[in-house]
Amino acid sequence: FGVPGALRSFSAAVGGAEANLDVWKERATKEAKGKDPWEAFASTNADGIPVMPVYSALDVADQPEHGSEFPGVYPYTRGPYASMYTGRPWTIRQYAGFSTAEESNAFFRKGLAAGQQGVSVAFDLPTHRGYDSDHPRVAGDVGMAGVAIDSVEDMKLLFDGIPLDRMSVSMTMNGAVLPILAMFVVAAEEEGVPAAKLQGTIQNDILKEFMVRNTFIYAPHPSMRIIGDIFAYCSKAMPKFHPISISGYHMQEAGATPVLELAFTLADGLEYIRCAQQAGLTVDQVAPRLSFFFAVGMNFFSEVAKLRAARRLWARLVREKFGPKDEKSLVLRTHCQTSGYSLTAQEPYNNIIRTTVEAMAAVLGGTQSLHTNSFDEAIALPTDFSAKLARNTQLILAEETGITTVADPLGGSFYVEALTAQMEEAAERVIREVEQLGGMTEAIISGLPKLKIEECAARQQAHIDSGKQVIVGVNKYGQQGEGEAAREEEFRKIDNTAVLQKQRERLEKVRASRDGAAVAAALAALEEEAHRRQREQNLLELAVEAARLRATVGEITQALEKAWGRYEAGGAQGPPSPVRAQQAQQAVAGLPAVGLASWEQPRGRGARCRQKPRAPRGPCHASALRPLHAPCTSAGHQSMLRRQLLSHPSVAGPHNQNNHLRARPVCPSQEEMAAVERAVQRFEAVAGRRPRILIAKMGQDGHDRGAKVMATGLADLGFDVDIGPLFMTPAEVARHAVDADVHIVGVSSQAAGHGTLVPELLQELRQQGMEHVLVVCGGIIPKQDQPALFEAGVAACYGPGTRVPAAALDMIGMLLEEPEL
Ligand code: SCD
Repeated sequence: FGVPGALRSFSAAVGGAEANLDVWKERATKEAKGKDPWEAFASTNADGIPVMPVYSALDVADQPEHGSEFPGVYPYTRGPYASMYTGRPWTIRQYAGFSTAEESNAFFRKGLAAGQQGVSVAFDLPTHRGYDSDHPRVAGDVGMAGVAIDSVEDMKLLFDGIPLDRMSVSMTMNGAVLPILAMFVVAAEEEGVPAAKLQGTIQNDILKEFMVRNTFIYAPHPSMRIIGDIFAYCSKAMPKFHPISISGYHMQEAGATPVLELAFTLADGLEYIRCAQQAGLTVDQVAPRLSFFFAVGMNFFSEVAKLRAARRLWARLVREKFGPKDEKSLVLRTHCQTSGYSLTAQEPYNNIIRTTVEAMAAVLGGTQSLHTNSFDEAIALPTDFSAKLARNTQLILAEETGITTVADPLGGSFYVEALTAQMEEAAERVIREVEQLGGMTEAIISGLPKLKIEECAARQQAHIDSGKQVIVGVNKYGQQGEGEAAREEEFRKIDNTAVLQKQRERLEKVRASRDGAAVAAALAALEEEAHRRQREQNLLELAVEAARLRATVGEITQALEKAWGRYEAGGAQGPPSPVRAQQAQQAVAGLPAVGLASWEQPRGRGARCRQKPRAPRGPCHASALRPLHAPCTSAGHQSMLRRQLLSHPSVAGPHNQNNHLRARPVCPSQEEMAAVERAVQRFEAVAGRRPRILIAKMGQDGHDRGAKVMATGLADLGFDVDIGPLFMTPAEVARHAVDADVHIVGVSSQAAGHGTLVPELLQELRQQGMEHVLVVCGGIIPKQDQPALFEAGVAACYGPGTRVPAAALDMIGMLLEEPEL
């Protein structure tokens, strides 16, 4: 390609394909027993893009320019580097962190010795939200879902023995990005590594936190100010460091389809370039150091095409909108992570296969860096063994398969090229919508991106419920009892009390040995700058100074909080369906639809050889107003609860521990729905009102998709549902339960804080005379944690895989036995 002779051959290929198409159609019609083969064999992917049963030169005939593309050459569809993995394979970068800095450091060093090539730090939730470990709000979360970092002293221990001048380090930090980046700079400096030598990436992507991940601290505008200052500081002092990792990953985890993830991520990227310009930088000072982060799920070809489309679209958009002089400004480089959402707690060994397929998609899509999930992550934190298998998945792909020997080996595949172009076009349409709203900050403030993602999540759930989207071992081919062996395996258990104790001691030591007056002055300087309307000083520079003096994460955060306040998650929680669905529908009514509805008819490329695409399928095309649990949607609510970021409180008391639920049919039948309806009516007759449940998220765990899905499901089944705000303490939940006079509190826990928080909640309820309230837990509750919860008074504890109707029946059953009713 790329030379006249090759183009002539291409035209000849198109001509030849036209001739053969008729023959193909005739034979395929016979195989379809006389039906139109497009009708019989075509399908629709998760993005609503029609997928034809066969692709040929005809499908790329209107894009001959793409036949001339090469890796490392504009528009970079085929990869950011000319030689790609033939020159250097992707970086194996496993995301990890738990407990104390010492324990995480040991884990990193073990991984690096065994073939991992880069470090990637997971911080615990108190650190994410800018609290010191000894803050009363966060006791249950310290060290649980990441490593606890309070001061430079912790940071030094975290990287002890890791050569920061040679090893690239990624830190997933967004809310408390100022203190954490400052402490990283100071820890390196005190180990003799100047900031200029530091290489790596800080996530620093606050926009997606407002959309989906919820570890924000300040409101959107001051949060963007911080990001501008970090860009400015890094461009001057840390030229080898990536000051941001613009992340779509969490959007896909929350429900976004690949196109929506792609569109919102690139729209965020455009907003960050504008943010850098406001901080006084040129596009060429910031764009070459931007980096990206995408999820790679089970939709193999969509994921490959997404990464290719991302590079091409980004290069074109940056060129058109910002006119950079440095070609490096156009190049999108990305990290990828296999999908946590795709992992199942049922038959967890299946997850090894899923992760391998997803890793292959990431690599064939041309990622620069990759994290592969461990098979047990839908159940608990990875063990040394599961982490080793996850790492080895990448080593085997890189060293045994020959995948690295050719750059972009899928380039030129008719299907992949056609899909790349379709996804690029679809994503660009969404980006235009966001730009028309004034860019991503304004769009987020309006709440629209979040609603779009929730809408997609609901559609996907309906696909899973109806069995159209198959999850092996969950809504198809499930074998009772299989996979139990893996469940019995040893899971990593964090001793939260011991971590807390250690952090408290270290904090006391730090506070006792520093110059208190100097710390106070450094914190006052931060606060003063935050109060200013116009930038005078760089906030990261001021945070570095404070960190040097041993100000803590909590203190630096609080200094800014005094000026800006702590942002309440306005709109993060809302009334459940159908009210919320209706709001979503109304809110998006003014916009062209994205997601499935946009692609109900074939358009553009390839249409000439597709007379009759298959009609859009399944309940996902129904209005968002349709209750998720209408009897017609049937099967598989257990699937909605099946993985890390999606789980919820539901049924089954200590008397049955899920077993009797499994005996029920997987697909909620009409009879089961009718049984729930009768049970609600019976309850109403006895209690004088419907069963009322408070769905609660406690601690700093912001993963709220499961809670919302559960709230929606129960509301559709006739429950009165209250859904509490994020980040509640046990006392606040108890108060809410009293005020709303609920019958049940359902605690949704994904971040391992339940061991401390749930017993505290039970204690609070008892103190308020509400011991009759049924407390149930859902989410990632490892089996070995359950006896202690039951001991404390929890009525039911459900892992992923519980169906909402079954849960509803069970809860009502338990309630009707209560003497208070
Ligand atoms: C690469 N190089 C080549 C080459 N390939 N040189 C010649 N020929 C080739 N073929 C060079 C590059 O130019 C670069 O050098 C160096 O090798 C490293 O390559 P890279 O492409 O920059 O790779 P890497 O250093 O690994 O950086 C990759 C990203 C970076 C740019 C994507 O930002 C990154 O590592 N991101 C990781 C983010 C992450 O781990 N996030 C975890 C999130 P020079 O530098 O000299 O040019 C986890 C998370 O959020 C989980 C979910 C949750 O918590 O909610």
